[in-house]
Amino acid sequence: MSGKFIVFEGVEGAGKTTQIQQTATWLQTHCGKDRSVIVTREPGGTSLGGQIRQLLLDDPDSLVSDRTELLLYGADRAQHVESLIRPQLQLGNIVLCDRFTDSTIAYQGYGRGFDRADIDLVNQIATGGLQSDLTLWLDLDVSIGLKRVALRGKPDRMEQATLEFHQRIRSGYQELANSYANRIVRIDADRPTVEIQTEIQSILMQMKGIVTR
Ligand code: Z5A
Repeated sequence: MSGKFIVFEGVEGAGKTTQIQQTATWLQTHCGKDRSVIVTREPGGTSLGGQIRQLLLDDPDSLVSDRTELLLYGADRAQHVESLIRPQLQLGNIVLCDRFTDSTIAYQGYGRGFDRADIDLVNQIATGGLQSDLTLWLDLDVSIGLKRVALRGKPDRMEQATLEFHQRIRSGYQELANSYANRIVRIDADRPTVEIQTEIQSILMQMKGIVTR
């Protein structure tokens, strides 16, 4: 597979969407004319995934059980990898993805308490072993992130979870970053947007096969 797969991770309101858009705009003029930059997200990166996203996040009566939730994130990912991510990488394109397998480890593992072996199995089935070339972890104090997203209005089902739940997720990301230091890079997200974007661009410039000069 000749493309590059770059994932953005972090707690709610860490600035993933903001940074992914700015990164895509910058990369489009720096990655060479024969390649495209694809921006996508989980859950909901495909049309079937959009329906799964609604089941997962627009659930006012909390009907989705924890096991169902884990499998729905896995189903969304399976469809996403097979119908979008892998074909785009095979074309040599750069795929920027808002959340991927580490979100399941952080949220369903550290957050909900599922065994790591079960999560790894779901991720393996969903991805067929595909991993990111680089994961940019935007690290932010959860209360700052939740304050940012509260300004958007009504919280979704995951945002309504307790502060402690979100803190476990942040610790999960920290442990993942410690364990996979060659793949996951921590970025301090409690800074102005432009500073964060400058750091991301500098990391990507040092990465092989991303930026053409
Ligand atoms: N989930 C899961 O449990 N398991 C899984 O396997 C997967 C996902 C894949 C998806 O929600 C939910 O699914 C998520 C995890 C769970 N849980 N929740 N809730 P989503 O896609 O709707 O939301 P999100 O991924 O959490 O993103 P977000 O809340 O939209 O945040 P963000 O994309 O990181 O941030 P943003 O939209 O760029 O910025 C948020 C606000 O902050 C906005 O007003 C910005 O203008 C502002 N902002 C951004 N950067 C800054 C800086 N640097 N300073 C100040 N203000 C800023």
